[in-house]
Amino acid sequence: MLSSEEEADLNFTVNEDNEHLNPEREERVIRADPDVGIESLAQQYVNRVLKTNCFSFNIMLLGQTGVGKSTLIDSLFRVKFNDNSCHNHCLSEVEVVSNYYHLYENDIHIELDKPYEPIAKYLDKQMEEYLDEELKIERRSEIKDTRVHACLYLISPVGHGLKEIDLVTMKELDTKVNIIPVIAKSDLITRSEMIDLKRKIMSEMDTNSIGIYRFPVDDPQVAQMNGENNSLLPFAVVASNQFITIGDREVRSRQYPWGTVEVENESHSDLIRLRDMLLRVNMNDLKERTHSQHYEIYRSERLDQYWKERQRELSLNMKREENELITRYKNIFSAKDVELKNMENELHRKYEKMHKHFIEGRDMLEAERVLLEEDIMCLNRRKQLLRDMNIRDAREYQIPKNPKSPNNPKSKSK
Ligand SMILES: Nc1nc2c(ncn2[C@@H]2O[C@H](COP(=O)(O)OP(=O)(O)OP(=O)(O)O)[C@@H](O)[C@H]2O)c(=O)[nH]1
Ligand SMILES: [Mg+2]
Repeated sequence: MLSSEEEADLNFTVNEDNEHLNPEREERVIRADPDVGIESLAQQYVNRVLKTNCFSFNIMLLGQTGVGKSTLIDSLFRVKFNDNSCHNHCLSEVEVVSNYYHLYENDIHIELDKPYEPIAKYLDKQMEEYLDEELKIERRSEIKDTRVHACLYLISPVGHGLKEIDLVTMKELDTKVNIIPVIAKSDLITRSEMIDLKRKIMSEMDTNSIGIYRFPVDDPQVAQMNGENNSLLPFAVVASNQFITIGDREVRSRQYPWGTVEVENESHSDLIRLRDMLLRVNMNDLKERTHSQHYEIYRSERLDQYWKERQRELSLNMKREENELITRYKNIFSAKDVELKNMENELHRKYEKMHKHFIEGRDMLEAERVLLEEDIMCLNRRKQLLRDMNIRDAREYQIPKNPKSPNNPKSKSK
């Protein structure tokens, strides 16, 4: 779309069909309808939401039993939800916040030490379902969002500010959900008591670093309104399911002997402000904050936890495989060990046998040698004897020497 200055520069003339004619450039410029462009986005979004039925805005109401949760939700939505609660708290359901009632009221009796645990579990479960859906390989185009976008924490007007259980519960939940503190049944205290109570509650939450939801002031269109409402926190509401007729109107109210409290009268109750802030001005911010802040924390913690679990699983697997390998090789080594031992024994046995043969052979040879030596000695003795006998015989019979014998000296001289 062109601005008016640009239109003037181009020296347009506009014909009946809303066409801008520029005689110099011979161009036709079509002027857009006012609802074309970014302005139409909101309607497109609404149409899509209506078509896909995917819009959800989930509110949780927390507070001690009988503090006025059911009456407040009825007053907030100007309806009468089916409250099946039986007041011993074995079962209670309200359509909009059925899960919460179910969780809180069923478990409060057994979890008195940590009353926030079932609530935290419930909140985490909704986040987990969303994360599951997001991590699917084939994701649906619209994920069913059951995450809690706003938690109205109802505080009793009687007592001296926040109870320990309130502080512990809020502290535990403030990273999981947008907490909006609300003083319930504010008609039970005077205006000055209420001012003191609000101040006390805020200071106790500050001291305990409880992060409640603050209405955003960065959008100039709502900055002032949200700023004012931030300074009114916690909202002090009156709720009722009774009606009186004022003029031609049916008005939700609480009637007392001394007068009537109108639930939707801004000078009697902050209910209208709460409804406006929650369901009109900041609904989108609550949804966005849930997604970008609380869900993001949950998501990164879960992914971190997932990777740690995977790492632990992997290292356990590696350790197991390593142990299996060690055992396998140990078995192989010990089998080889036995085999080698057997071979060694066999060699040793063979060696022993050969050694024995060798020793026996050697002994036999030795014995033979001794015998042979004895034979030699015997022969030598006989030889000597014979020689001795020859010499004696020769002397006795004087055998003449052979004159032709070479040994005869006479024959040589010739
Ligand atoms: N004075 C006063 N009484 C209220 C207000 N809201 C509710 N009550 C009364 O408080 C009582 C309990 O209200 P519920 O709305 O049932 O409280 P609840 O927190 O839903 O109670 P459980 O579901 O039993 O835990 C009823 O008698 C209501 O009429 C209020 O703003 N002012
Ligand atoms: Mg109830």
